[in-house]
Amino acid sequence: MSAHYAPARPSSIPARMKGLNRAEICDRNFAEFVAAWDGPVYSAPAADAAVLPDATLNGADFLHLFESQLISRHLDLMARVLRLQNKVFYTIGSSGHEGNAMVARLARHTDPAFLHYRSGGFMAERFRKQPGMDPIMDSALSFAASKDDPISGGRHKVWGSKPLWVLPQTSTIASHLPKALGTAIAIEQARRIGHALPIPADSIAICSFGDASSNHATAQTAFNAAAWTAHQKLPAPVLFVCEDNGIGISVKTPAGWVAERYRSMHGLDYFFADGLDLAQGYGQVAAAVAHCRRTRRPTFLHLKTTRIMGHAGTDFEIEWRAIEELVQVEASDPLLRSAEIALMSGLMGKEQLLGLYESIRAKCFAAADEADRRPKIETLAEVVAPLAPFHPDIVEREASRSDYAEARIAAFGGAERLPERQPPKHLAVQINQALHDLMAKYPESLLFGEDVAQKGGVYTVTRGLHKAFGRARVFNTLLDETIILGLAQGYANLGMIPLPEIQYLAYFHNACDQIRGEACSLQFFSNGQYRNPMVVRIAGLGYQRGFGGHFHNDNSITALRDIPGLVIGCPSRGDDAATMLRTMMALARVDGRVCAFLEPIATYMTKDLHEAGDGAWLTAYPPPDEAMPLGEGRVYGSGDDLVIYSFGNGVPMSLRAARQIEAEHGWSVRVVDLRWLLPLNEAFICEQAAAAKRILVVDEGRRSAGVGEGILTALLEGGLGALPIARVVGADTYTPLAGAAFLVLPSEPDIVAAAARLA
Ligand SMILES: Cc1ncc(C[n+]2csc(CCOP(=O)(O)OP(=O)(O)O)c2C)c(N)n1
Ligand SMILES: [Mg+2]
Repeated sequence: MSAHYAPARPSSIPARMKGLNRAEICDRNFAEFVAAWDGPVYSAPAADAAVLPDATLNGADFLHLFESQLISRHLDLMARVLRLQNKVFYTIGSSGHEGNAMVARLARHTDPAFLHYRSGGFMAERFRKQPGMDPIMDSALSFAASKDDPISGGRHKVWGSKPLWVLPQTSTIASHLPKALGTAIAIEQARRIGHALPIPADSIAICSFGDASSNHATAQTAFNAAAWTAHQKLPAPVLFVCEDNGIGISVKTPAGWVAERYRSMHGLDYFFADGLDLAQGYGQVAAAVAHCRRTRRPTFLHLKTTRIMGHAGTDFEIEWRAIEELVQVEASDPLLRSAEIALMSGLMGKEQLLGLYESIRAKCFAAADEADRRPKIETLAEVVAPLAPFHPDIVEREASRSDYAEARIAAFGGAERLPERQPPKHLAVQINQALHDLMAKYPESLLFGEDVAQKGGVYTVTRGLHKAFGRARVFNTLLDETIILGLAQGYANLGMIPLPEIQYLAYFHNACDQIRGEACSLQFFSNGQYRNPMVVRIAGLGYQRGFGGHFHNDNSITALRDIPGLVIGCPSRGDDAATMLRTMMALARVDGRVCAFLEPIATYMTKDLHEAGDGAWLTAYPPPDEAMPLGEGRVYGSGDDLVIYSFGNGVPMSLRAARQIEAEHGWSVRVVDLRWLLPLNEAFICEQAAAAKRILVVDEGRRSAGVGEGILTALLEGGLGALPIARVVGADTYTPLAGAAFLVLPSEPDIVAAAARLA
């Protein structure tokens, strides 16, 4: 690091340096540093010669990088000023981190990037990779939350670009590491499944994050899974870039922690680079990028940075940090070192340098003013437009497309073994057949999870798929739901259709953010430009006999129910499962949707409905040209004396109870299986109750925040609130082991009793 801008000693800090506005001080520091500089000057190097005698960086590369650094810095400074005028709505900046521009320069614009919010230098530099793009204006539009923001359409200030392969990320710390790893693995797996990638085959995935973020469970799980993959000699070309500024908001990272923690982690190759000094750092970054690309191994680049101007515009560091320390940090500003390189190398004179500095400032302010004049989002319809795209006709056509006869004959092992030619079967078998069918139909689909391959899942639902489609398409993952869903996003990012399995609903919750915060938000924050379609199969719900306890009988789908854009379906019988799965795959393919397919475990093997041996819950396999429109329920009977709404395990229970109710009261009862739980088809719910005399909701979930509440609300808002209505619903409790489980769940006698109360 330069000795020319030595930190002021505490006693010599002039009063003006103690100002509250550190952005202003950092800005002034730059001009003063340049003005005061009087070091040796070499003769300006040729463009392709080293910028300084011992550097690997040449003059041309330096000038580009320096300009990217300045763009990043002036966007920060502009944001601090214009935030106060309400022209900009985001002030977390990249100041002190501008050296990350080196990573962008040394990678390609087709290497998918998942960026830290301080990777502004990276972003500015990546803009150079495609002609005609404008880093300043594009960023200014995002800062201003303008509808014209090319990446998010004014929904958030994010780093992102469709042509530059920068996928916008949320602010949830470390949540992007699993999908970055997933994308890296997907790059390699594409070849093995014959999928044509939209990017070169030797691409790498790049993921930046902070030093404090590296401690997060979601980061740790990504490092672990990357190492686990590499340990098996499987490729995972992910470049983890830890932008280490030594602090997270106000909590310091213990000195040496990042280096000591990752320097010798098995399965992760560690590189250090000085991100404060382009001349030093460039060769170090180059080594890491080249290593990752060549070896296809997970690579950890420890990039030394600093954080100047506080965590955000609202962080007045001077109020909680010693001034001496602040001044010291500000003295390590990487732009001072870049200015020094520019001057010392002879590439720039002082005036030229300050002229460049001011001209970029002017451009940033001009762009921000222009962005401020551009339109904002003004209606709710505009806000939600990219959230849940749905083209019903195209989806229906795709779901019932059956032009893959040969592939399915091969998958089922001969025309005579096609499932529609077999006798009726129970739910587990029909899901299994539907999965065979869909994997034959979509060669770009992959099925993975815990125990799904050779064993065929804990309930044999995936049996035979591994054999039929091979280990590149059907495989066991490590035991980690966060990674399962991160992998899914990675495959989806590159055009494949993942079918991840979550073994039990109770174990979805620890990875919920990967769907709630990440997968379902991608279309929203990219204004529909990026999508990560998937069909997540989740086995769950209660009523299992002999295999009890809460964790295998979790009956709460509330955590899924309010996720914007998510589709949830829950079949109660085999034929519905097949046609529903086809529609979900079509929703994924056509509209990029994230779908959750909730499998009621207790009904997997159910064969009979009313009497032992009646086989009434076995169903014929629907031929491949049949599909179930999104939102369409199934109605049993047409009675209006009592209309029962249910789903999942509740459907066969309600059908049995209905018989008894009809006998007891002489009523004609209708049972409505909603099948689709999100979005709830409110119009359909009301339609079914149009002539109803009484209504009963049978919801096997919990009383609070469950589907039942949604049904009641739909009825109430549909003007049907005056009808006698009752609800039979699970208790707000965890499910106990053994027979006591049935005390907390709705039962057939409960349904019959509720009907009697309505009589
Ligand atoms: C999961 C989560 N927890 C907490 C936060 C709030 N938060 C935002 S930034 C931050 C500190 C991050 O520090 P570091 O990773 O070192 O990045 P830096 O800001 O220093 O670049 C915290 C705690 C968050 N965004 N996400
Ligand atoms: Mg930090």
